[in-house]
Amino acid sequence: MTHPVELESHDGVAVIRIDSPPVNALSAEVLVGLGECLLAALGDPAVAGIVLTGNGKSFVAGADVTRLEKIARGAPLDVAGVPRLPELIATLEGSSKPTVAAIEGFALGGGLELALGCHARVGSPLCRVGLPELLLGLIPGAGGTQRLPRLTGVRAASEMMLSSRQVKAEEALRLGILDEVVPSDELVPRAAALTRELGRGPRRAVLDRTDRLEPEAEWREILARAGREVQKKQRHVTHPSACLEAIEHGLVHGGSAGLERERELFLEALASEPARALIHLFFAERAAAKVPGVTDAGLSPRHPSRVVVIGGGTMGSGIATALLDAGVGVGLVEASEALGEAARARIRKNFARSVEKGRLSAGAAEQRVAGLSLHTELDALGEADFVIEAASEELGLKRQLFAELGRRTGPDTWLASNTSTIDLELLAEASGAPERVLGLHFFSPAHVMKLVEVVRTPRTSARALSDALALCKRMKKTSVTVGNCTGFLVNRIFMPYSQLTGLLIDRGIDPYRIDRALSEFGMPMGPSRMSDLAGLDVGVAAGAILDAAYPTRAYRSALRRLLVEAGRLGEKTGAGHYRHESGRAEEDPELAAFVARARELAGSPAKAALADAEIPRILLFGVVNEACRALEEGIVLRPSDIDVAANLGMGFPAFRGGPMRWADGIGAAAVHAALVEWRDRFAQPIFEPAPYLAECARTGASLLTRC
Ligand code: 3H9
Repeated sequence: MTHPVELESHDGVAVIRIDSPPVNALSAEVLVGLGECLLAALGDPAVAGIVLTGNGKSFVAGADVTRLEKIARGAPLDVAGVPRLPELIATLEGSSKPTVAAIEGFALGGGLELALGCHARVGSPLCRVGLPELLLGLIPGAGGTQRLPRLTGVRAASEMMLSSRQVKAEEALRLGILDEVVPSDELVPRAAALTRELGRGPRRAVLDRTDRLEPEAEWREILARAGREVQKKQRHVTHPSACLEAIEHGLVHGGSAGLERERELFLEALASEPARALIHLFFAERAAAKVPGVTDAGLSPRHPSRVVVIGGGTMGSGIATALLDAGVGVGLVEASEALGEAARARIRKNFARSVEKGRLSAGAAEQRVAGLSLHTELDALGEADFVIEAASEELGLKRQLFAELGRRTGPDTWLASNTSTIDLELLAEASGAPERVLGLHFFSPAHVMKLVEVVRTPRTSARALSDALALCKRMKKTSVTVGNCTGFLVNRIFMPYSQLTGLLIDRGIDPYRIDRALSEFGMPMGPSRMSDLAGLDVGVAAGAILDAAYPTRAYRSALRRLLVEAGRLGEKTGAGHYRHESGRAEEDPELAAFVARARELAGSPAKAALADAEIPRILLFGVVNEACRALEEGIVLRPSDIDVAANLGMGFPAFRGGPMRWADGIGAAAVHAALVEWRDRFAQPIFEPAPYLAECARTGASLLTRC
């Protein structure tokens, strides 16, 4: 193996190059190599300046998260002989020889912090910089909270840290993070030249700068406002507030004191449960992209230049938006020109929202819409690599479509359905080309939600699946590969969530209390509020399909059906469980009559007495239990895939790591015992523990490793 850090000297400039695939993370070997090369360059009288660079793909993607995970689980912080990152940064910053970072690819987290320790930064046009530590439940721990505000001002720096977003070269230049942007092939020569220019003039460490900071009253107001926002939107976790505290500490007490406080707060965050959960999800998302027999089969995925989308309703338009946004041309097929134009208007509106939010320029939005062509016949199919069907959920219509698609497309065109309720095998059979058929189940709104369930039947070919995974990645979606069953993974495992909500309501628990308990747990909203958002009619129809598929464990309260019969379909009709006329969800005293009637229809069972904390457990142990069934049936590959899907598809709180990790923290035996107790207390088979769960409970195995 080559050394992960190399040192070359040319004309008095030392170039330290980090080359540690896949992303140049700061592993122990890289830190040791960096330390040694820095020492050599500083000690060499022939070296007048130092350039720090990466391997072309990445500058440095940050601290080694694998190592952070171990520390979070109790491994010692320091390893003998391995320098700490903050010390290396201090050496760069305090160096008598000018230091310049030449950034190509990603400079994230500790990578950007390393670059901020240099006296200047040059980037290539495609570089990306950012401090995404908060996504991992951490705060920047090697000076990011101190140096970034001193380069960009507090407003931009705090926004970058709180959003964890990656900033492109042009913006990084405007913000002052980069001093210059030059083409890739000029990057290192220009950085070397800059060390010589810096060598002639005065140099100031970023930590000592104050010229970009806002006046005190202004930065105080910025931090106070950000603090209020964080309290409101991320009230279950403390690390975002800790990040703001570190920034403020440095502004009040100076950069060096700020570094010390940052370190303390970083270590506190690293030892916290949310960090362990978020790091679990980081690796879980990456594991989900790997499908044995497909992604390790040596296939080189095709990158489609054109995809045909059939159906331009809300889902079809959202899918088309996501494709166009990824630079993939879309042929959209609708039944009439008018419907096609309506779809184009929806797609335009989707992009307009991105323009409003400042994510896209108006010109770029128009350019993306220009990649769309409208068709009323399947004549658009000719050159498509992929067809994604998003027509209405009618089996007859879809079967007919797939039969035609099978006939009219060649052996290299993959045929995907966005169905959420129809058995994919039936469509595969109708197509006459089952090896080309798979499901791409997007979540609504499809251009916003990150999750795609990639559904395969036993006959879907590895090539089709491999190309589908690559297409999802290109759309910046996270894919979870699942087998074919009613509800696929997410809708199936959350089936008990809605059923058990009904059970508790029938047992006298107030629906609004259930909603509050689930919000308190960290779900984005409670089950009744969510049902109002999705549409009660949609929920009732989907529920009926799921109940029919899994009759041995179906429980259905009459409440939602009664509300639908009264025309209360949720937000879209102004009332459901809540009233929505004011634009806000307001509790409605009229709901009580519907609840009373539902209880009567359930046989007026005895009211249950439950503590608030028990409510989320009942609903979500139900989810875990069904997830265990999906695992043992092979519908999903790994427990961590369930965590990814539940987080991205249903908003299961990331700071708890997903239902499987959360339940594992409680322990399989305790989950099993609770289900048995509720089964007996409520006399409902819905609580019957899945064999996989029972086995883990019996053997003491972790729910995260398949037993
Ligand atoms: C930090 O820096 C703390 C400091 O402030 C303080 C320190 C004292 N470490 O995502 P991909 C692996 S916190 C270890 O599919 P892409 C990843 O697991 C860190 N491994 O590629 C995967 O492995 P595998 C702050 C890492 O091209 C492979 O690389 N930094 C790391 O889609 C490919 O990853 C971050 O949070 C890492 N840091 O995206 C950045 N990063 O193939 C985290 C990646 O075995 N990384 N791996 O599954 C990313 O956001 C993306 O990986 C990146 C590339 C955008 C760089």
